[in-house]
Amino acid sequence: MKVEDLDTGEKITWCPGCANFGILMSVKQAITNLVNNNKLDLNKVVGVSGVGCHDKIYDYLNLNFFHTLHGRTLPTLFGIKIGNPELTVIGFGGDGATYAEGIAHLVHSCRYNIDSTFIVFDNQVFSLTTGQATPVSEKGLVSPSTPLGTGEKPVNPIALTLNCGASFVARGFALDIPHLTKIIEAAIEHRGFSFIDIIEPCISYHNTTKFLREHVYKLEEANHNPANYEEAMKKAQEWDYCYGENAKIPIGIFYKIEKRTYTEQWPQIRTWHKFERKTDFRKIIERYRS
Ligand SMILES: Cc1ncc(C[n+]2csc(CCOP(=O)(O)OP(=O)(O)O)c2C)c(N)n1
Ligand code: SF4
Repeated sequence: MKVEDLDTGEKITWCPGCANFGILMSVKQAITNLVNNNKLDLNKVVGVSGVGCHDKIYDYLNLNFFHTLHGRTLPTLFGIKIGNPELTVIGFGGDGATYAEGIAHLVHSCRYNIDSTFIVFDNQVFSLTTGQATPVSEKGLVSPSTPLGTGEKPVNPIALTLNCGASFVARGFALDIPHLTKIIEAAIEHRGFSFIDIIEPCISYHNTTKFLREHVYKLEEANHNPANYEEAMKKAQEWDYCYGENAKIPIGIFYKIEKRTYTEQWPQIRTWHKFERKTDFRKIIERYRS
């Protein structure tokens, strides 16, 4: 299989130079590598995305895809996975969708350890609606919704998901495609809930390109042990999602452990998709009519 086999031929409408192109390429490369190494059956992969600039990925990736509501990628993904646990489900969300509208879903997906991968396009603003502040915007960000600057400390998605029990927690950088590809491959291979917060600039409304490039460093080059929860939490707190000149931004896999998944916990879920279910909707409608 070639990377181009995942193209749909649709015209890409992201701004020229948008960092989402880096994420799209990394996802395509990771899936291609896994398929070519017989680790993934493309016919059993389902993508899910919500609403935002990022969500257009469903138009650009030649996969089975479900396009859902803003902030509701995770409950949709969860429904697909428990409906048929044999599927590999990959969800995509924006930072606004995930850490504002959809934050409760993120908390519980980590707790349940639903075997799936969830990829967040984290540009620290609501881009599609022209750059309003999200819960991960840096303190003081002046935006159309915060003309006097945000007053709150940003949510730290890495610390949050670690705290909520995610079994795979990583941060990627959209402009480092080879490194991000490796993270996405490991996330899809992982059995359990794999969470990746991908930091990226939005070149139109939050252009942090220079800062991010200068401040990221790789966890694997710092001898980080991803099996150690305390170490992962310490690394998570190294960056507060703000733009201080001494910021150090670790990227890579913070935490990865094996633990029972939601599907494994409930035996009936493992088999119910195999039962033949025939529903005659006309009969149901007639019942309610009478
Ligand atoms: C429940 C709900 N709230 C708000 C909106 C309006 N809305 C649509 S896209 C969007 C911004 C999306 O931002 P983000 O999730 O960060 O994704 P990005 O555009 O940055 O990729 C908003 C606020 C909506 N469609 N549904
Ligand atoms: S507004 Fe930002 S996130 Fe949206 S397409 Fe343009 S650069 Fe990309």
